[in-house]
Amino acid sequence: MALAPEEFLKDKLSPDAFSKLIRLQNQKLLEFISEFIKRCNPASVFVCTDDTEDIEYIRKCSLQNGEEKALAISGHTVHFDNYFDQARDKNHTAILLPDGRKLDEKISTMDRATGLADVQGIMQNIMKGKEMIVRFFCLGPNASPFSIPAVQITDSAYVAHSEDLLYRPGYREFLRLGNSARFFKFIHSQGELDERHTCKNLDQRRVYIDLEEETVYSANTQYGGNSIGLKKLAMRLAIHRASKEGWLTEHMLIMAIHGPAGRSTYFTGAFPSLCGKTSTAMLEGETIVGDDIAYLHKNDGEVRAVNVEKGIFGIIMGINSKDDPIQWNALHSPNEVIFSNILVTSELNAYWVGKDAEMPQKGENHSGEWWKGKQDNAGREIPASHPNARFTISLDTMQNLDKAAHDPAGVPISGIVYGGRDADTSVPVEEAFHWNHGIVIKGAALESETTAATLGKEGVRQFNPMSNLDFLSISIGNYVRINLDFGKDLKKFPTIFAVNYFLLDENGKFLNEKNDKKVWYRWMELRVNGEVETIETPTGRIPRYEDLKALFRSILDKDYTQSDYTKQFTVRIPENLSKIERIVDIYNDILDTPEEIFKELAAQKDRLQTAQKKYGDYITPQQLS
Ligand code: SPV
Ligand code: MN
Repeated sequence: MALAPEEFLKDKLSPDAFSKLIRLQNQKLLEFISEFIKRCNPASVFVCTDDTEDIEYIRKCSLQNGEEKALAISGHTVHFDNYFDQARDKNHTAILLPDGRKLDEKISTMDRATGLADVQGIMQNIMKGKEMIVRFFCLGPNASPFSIPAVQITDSAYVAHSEDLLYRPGYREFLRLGNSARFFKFIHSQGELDERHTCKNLDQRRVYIDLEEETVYSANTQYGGNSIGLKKLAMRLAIHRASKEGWLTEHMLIMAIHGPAGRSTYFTGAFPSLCGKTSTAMLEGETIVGDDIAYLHKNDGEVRAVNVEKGIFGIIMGINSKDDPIQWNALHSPNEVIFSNILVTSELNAYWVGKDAEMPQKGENHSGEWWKGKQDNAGREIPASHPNARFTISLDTMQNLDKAAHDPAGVPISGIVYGGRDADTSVPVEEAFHWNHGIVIKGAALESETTAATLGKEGVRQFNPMSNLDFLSISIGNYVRINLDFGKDLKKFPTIFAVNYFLLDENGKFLNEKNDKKVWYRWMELRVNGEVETIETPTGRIPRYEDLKALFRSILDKDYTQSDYTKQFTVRIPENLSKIERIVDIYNDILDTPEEIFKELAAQKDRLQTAQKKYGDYITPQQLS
């Protein structure tokens, strides 16, 4: 007869590891851990509590086993993922659903029994000869009604180390909750490694999300977006759980914009990966709550949000001393930083594309030994750093951390911003007419060009509702319906906005500079507080020239010309109408599209066509004011 989990663990673990687990008094947890010890067959098991010496042990392991290397600045390390493991692998990520159930064709699903057999087979003995690490975290602030406890099993010290910087500790959370903890479970193995300590068996790379057991399996990958359970893997579980409980899990930053007279106004912002989310959350002069994932609850008719994380796994490309002073300083100070897939020089300094420093001629990067001009097998030049190269830091040491960042009650949200990578359609900043207009036209109709954050072709315009498509574990129709319903019994509506940092002129030149977004956010802050008027266009409400001119002067000390304003804020009717056609086609193919979506799209089309008859294809703000 098989041993009970407790007996099995007592036999298998060191007395220290065993007592750490038993103290938590959680039967389900013991079952989960023993199941995967049996399956993965590690040589030893390390149970990590919230104590400093345990965390220090993980740090040490990631250096000793070669997953990370120390750099010149104290606390800085570098990790490399395999050359072909540099981003989220959508093709091998699937939501497991029982009995042949499917979601929309844009969401990758797989029969649950088939998926489990596949990944459990792959994980058989996968940790042979290795140490298994068991870690506990809390998704959201500690002791908060928002938060979800989680357990991570991994054989990668790099993953466990990254999570330490990114998530709040959870061992005490499990202790507090005992058997009542409703926790998420993550099981990861990097599998066999090559001589560079990167994954060898990429053909067996899998990320499978089992909603029924709230468990995610990740195998034969190291890239954070595939391996760090608490990040996008937990997000998929949380979207599913939230959909049953009437709250929202969103791909959103949370930040305070600081208005006149010391006023702080909190915003969330949803952007697809590599579209300026972290740099927005890190805007100089403002304070950050989070840069990637938010849980939103309704409390007394008001929207409140928490950052699920407490650190940043941010894109490093383009970070420079002038535009990004906060990140620049963090990346040059002796704090704990894990760089991934950057270029490391022989002096153990970090370099990345877009850094305002002299580019080294050689070094080590994601392709191994690198020199300027090195080409890949297809004859393409390999850049010094991968476009999806990242840095991992904790927010706790950062001066721009908002004072309410760890508040268990969350922060009150006054504005919600949606933005994508859009070359030709939307104006730089615009307010929605009302909740449903915002949710549908700014959120559910969002399109963005694909980027290096996922494997595959870049620059392809893609439908990406609420910037959350990659992480949906429920149908698109249901997801949008839940967002619409979220507005139903609100007493205080957050205002919904759309921004577009990527608008081009007729010569393909960006119409805005990177830091112009400072102005858009300060304008939104004034708007939410009723301090500026707008001009009504067929697609929403846009700023007046005078208000922007004053803000450009006071914030950026920049002369903002009428002609810049006109180019940026001209309503592009043909482009907007084509977008509506594309989006209507998509929602026509979705079985459970809420009626409100078609209603808002039809109303927007009608406004655009009426304006087109009156003014022609391109309408300047002056014509409408
Ligand atoms: C994103 O791609 O949206 C990220 C990084 O935030 S990842 O962990 O890959 O999802
Ligand atoms: Mn993200």
